[in-house]
Amino acid sequence: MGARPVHGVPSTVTRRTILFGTAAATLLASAGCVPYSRDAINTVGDITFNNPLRIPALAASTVDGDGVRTFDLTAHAGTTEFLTGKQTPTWGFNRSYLGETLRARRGEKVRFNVRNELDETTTVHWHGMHLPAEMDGTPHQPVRPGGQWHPHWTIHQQAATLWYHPHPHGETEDHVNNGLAGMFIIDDDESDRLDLPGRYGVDDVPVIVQDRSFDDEGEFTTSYRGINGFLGDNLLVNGTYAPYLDVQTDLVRLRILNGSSARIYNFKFDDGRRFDLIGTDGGLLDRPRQMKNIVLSPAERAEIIVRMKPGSRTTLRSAPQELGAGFLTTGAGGNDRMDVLQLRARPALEPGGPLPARLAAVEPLRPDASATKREFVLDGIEINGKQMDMGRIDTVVPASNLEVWTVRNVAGQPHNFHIHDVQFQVLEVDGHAPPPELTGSKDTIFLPGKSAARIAVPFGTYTNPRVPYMYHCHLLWHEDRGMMGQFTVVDPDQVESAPRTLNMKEMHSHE
Ligand SMILES: [Cu+2]
Repeated sequence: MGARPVHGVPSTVTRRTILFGTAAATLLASAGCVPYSRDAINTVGDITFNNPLRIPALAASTVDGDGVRTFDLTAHAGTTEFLTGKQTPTWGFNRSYLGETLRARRGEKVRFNVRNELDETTTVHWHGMHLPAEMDGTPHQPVRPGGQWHPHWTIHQQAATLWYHPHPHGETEDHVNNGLAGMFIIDDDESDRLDLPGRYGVDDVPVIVQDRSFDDEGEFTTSYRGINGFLGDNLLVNGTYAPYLDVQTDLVRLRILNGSSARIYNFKFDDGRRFDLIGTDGGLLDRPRQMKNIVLSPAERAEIIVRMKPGSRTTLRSAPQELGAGFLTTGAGGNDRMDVLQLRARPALEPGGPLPARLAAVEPLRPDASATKREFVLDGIEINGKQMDMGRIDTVVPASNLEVWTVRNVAGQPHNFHIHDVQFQVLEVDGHAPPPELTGSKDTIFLPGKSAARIAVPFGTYTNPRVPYMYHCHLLWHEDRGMMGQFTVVDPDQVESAPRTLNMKEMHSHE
């Protein structure tokens, strides 16, 4: 698909390199980071919002006689015009940048013809999906250049906003930053019955937020790396620079995905208005929650409902936030102030009803005292003192086990924690009941410096002692450098005998 011309220029941001004091420099050096910082970024007032928000097309699919819904998904390189008159080399799935939106229903069998037309090996991971490990698209399911992969599974989870992206070990940040990421929307009967805005691209709108930097030729540059990895000085929404959304209804549903590699957003509206949070990573909440802001770390999602008055405008913005002591906040972009997306209401709007008082019937997970407990300590770029080893199984989980995991970030800097295959529920954050945004299904949890969460993790029935899933920090630079571990799900009577190491030569010999 050809890139549409866009108008507008990126804000110029002055960069200043400052060397930190010895303690900070040592700490950062130990994490393999370059100890430098720059002035806070402030794009507020610089963005002219003169580009209509691009809406990724819904991917075509076919349903065969057995009810299998099949999608073609091709990763390829192209160019995209983000800035007027400049062609940026990009990657995408079925398009030049990002991916088409996949959509399927609970109970449906899905199948993908994944083709890799890139010059390097990639993978496609279905983030947030409950599925067999061999379909998960981890580094253990590489798709070579020119190669194909045909994963398939049955969707067994509630309506949700999931996403898909590559997961090649050590290269994920690069592949995602080049543009390989897309939304995967699941529908179900329960969500269909609710009176919620649901016209894709009209009043039910994907909002994939990514930070990027451009050089003078308009090419992406990732030269600035803070303690969390690459931080860009411009924002793109669905690959649109300086975007506005033409709002036609008085209720608009935004499916916000933090598709950035390291940036943690504190989303709010410029006029301080309240919005209703209706869903998180794994689907709809039990009821709408009124909020004035929501923090999303990389890979987290939020579905929100915004109420608009005819002819009005409001701007979604990312506001400053405390992300650690002094230089840790600066180095993680916590002082940055960035405009994201302007909502522009038409002079006359189609009226929407009141929001349903109840949303999804989310069964609370209540592990009893005998539940298996595990602890995961995040520090530096290690989990439990280890870095990723593709030949090592760190954790073996019995199938159908409801476990209690404590995830502890003992570092001063922020991390987050993503678990493949499951949607978990948060029991406690630092000893307290979870805030509204953590009351639903989650697959990724933000862990600010010196914080801990206790989560209830329901493992399913897909077993394979030789193909692991992953848990990891979803700040992609941390992940790429090894902040990741592997777990298998096995029959309960095979926990002791299941392998703790993998013969990588054997596993990947057929490729
Ligand atoms: Cu991290």
